[in-house]
Amino acid sequence: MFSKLLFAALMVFALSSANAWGGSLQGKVTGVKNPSQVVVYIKEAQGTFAAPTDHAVLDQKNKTYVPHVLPVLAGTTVDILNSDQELHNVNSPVGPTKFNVAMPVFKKKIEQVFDKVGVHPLICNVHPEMSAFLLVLQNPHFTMPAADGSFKIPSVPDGSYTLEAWDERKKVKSVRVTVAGATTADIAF
Ligand SMILES: [Cu+2]
Repeated sequence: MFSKLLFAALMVFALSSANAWGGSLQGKVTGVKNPSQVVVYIKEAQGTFAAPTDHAVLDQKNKTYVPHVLPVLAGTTVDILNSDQELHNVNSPVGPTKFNVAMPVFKKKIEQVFDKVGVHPLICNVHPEMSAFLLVLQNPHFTMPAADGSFKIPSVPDGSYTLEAWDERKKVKSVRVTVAGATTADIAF
């Protein structure tokens, strides 16, 4: 009984989502040193997008922010962890959401909501070598490429968009794309 209900629910979901999420976007990012640290995203999509209930995680481990680049949908709560046995100081001095929190050894986790779109460079005032970039995005159509630069954003409604790629060193590259079914768009920095 339960499995039948589940199957029916999945079918309804699959059918209803087939139209709204018709297309996909794939391509290759070139001209950057480390393609796997690039974020590829649709700058603005129509609609409102509920923040995920699942938290994203940014760890501090061996005096390193892990991951170094973290893209999230606007409204996401990020659990910032301290897995080290020493003091860190998480500081977001210039992004749209600013904060500055000391995390002594006993403070293992803080929760920070990121509800403003934009790039947040994070530093640690105790360890100048530590850096991370938290990208808050307007919609869920984003991804990070594989090591060879190839990327795929699986579910994109058909339409015209600005597709952007962000790189730590080269900043932002924009291209206009029209998604109609499976669409290919490359981004050359
Ligand atoms: Cu630190």
